[in-house]
Amino acid sequence: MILPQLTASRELIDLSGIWDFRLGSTELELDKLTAPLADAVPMAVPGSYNDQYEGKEWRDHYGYVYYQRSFELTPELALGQKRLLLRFGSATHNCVVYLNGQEIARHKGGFLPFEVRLNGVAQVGVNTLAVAVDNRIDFSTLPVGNEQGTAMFGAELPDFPSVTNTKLTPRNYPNFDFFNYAGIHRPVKLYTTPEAYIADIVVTTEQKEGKAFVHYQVTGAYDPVKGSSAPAVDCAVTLLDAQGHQVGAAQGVIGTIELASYTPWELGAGYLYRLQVRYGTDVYTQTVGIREVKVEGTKLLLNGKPVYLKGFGKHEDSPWRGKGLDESLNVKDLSLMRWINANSLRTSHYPYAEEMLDLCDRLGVAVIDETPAVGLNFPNLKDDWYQDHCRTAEHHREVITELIARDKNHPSVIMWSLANEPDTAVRAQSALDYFKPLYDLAHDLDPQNRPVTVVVCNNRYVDDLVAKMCDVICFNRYYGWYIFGGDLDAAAQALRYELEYWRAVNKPVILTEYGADAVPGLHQSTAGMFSEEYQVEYYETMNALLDEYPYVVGEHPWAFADFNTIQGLYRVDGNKKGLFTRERRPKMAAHYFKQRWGQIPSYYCKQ
Ligand code: GCB
Repeated sequence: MILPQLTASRELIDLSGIWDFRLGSTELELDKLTAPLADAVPMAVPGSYNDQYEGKEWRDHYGYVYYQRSFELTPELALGQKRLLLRFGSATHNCVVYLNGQEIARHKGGFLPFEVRLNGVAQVGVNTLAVAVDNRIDFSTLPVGNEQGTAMFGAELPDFPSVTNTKLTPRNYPNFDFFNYAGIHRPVKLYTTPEAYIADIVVTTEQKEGKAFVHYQVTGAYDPVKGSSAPAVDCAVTLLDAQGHQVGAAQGVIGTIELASYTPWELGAGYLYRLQVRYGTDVYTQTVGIREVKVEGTKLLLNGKPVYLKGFGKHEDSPWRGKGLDESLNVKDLSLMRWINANSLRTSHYPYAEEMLDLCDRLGVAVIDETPAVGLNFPNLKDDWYQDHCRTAEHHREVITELIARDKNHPSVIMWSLANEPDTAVRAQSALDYFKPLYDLAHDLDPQNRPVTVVVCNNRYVDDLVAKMCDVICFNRYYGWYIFGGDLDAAAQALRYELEYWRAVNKPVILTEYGADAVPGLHQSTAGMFSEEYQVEYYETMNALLDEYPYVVGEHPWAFADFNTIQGLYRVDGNKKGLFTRERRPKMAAHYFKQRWGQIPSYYCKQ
């Protein structure tokens, strides 16, 4: 799937703005999709709905909500000879779409795009678009929600009819540590293409003997609007450098452009070429970064050079907007990443907006691209989660497929992460049986064959088989916080032990999360937990160890910025492990990392 573009052959109309909105219930109410929404309130799209209004009914809503807006179409758009499409960047989590009283689409999964053709349904003049979005999560969704029941807590509760769970008001119980924001989170766009159109473009690059080779494959499709027969279509491509000069050209839907000299895509220097594709009358421009990612022994190589990843796990999260796309926030976050001398991020714990990946391409930021598979871990479950409860496998395949289809061409994407912290140690074989086919699927689907990982965090890490199967060992660890909280000596020993353990696996290792909450402005002369000083001492202690191990090829402190979570004893107004506050002000630890990372080069740092 390619991102809609305004080109000489394609119109593009952004439907972002204020839509009509109403909260619903757990039943899909068709009249809210087929008739004007009564008592609607204004709601900004893109944006999460939860924090745009005050009150628990907004914040803690469970079930459907309804969005509506109208738009007018010219006769050319509604009845012309071009395909007319409606595309959602994302709607979280499940959604049903109606146009002019007719169902036109359904989509499962809150962090990936979907689109539908409107020809035959759209009309000249006013059209009414209505969208039902459901925020419910359970054992079949990604991310995973707890299905509330006594067994979940490892305790058999006595059956008092007045207090059993069946009497509780249904609500979401996220099995993950971020607020379950919902709504239309990314732009909704109308766009057109000719009937014979570019459906997909795949680009791979190679570097050999001082030359670069840009291989491309265009998938053309014919989708007649008015029943005409398929025209003969030819395909031609030209490659432009960053200054807009043509550096190569080719004919046909599959081909290679050879460059005798070229500029590779590097960390901190995201040099981009543009492949201009013409297929019949359709034109589209695909950006291309020439770079190669490879694992060799314990090294992660970018363009043949060993890299050291300095960066973050983060979230799409900010006040008011929740998880709604905010391009100025994305620019700011990447500007702060440059300020702090970072070179990479992980899209913890779901695919981020395509707009963010475009920025990472451009700024030379490496991305570990993660699926929304978070919460596949139930420490208190007595039985085998994968065998007995998990209903996610099929959806997991879907999200991996959709993610790679969406992000395959981004040079910034250097690795796929299939999941965050699934329980892969307690029932190790069962977890391996679950993950191995997904690992193979990701490799099969990716034309660039990037490394594939599963980010793990198991106390019994020696039992884990999934991490060892992966191309890169990515693990999260909170010694000094959840384990040995306040005791950095013990924490350091525990981390050393674990780092030693991974040595024998002989693969690159990235510490994809480690951190300590710090309440901004809480200072102590003798550092204790939750103070800014403790956060700094924690990182000084852990980083000293990371520096000792040559096979540790990356450090991603958790997290980039403070973020909102479900309420709980461990969370005072959200998770405070950010190096920046939720408003993006630096804590002491941000200054510490700026200094540290200023001295660690992106390449050859452990040579
Ligand atoms: C983790 C999770 C992350 C949490 C973090 C924490 O291991 O991957 O989602 O936010 O710990 O702060 O507890």
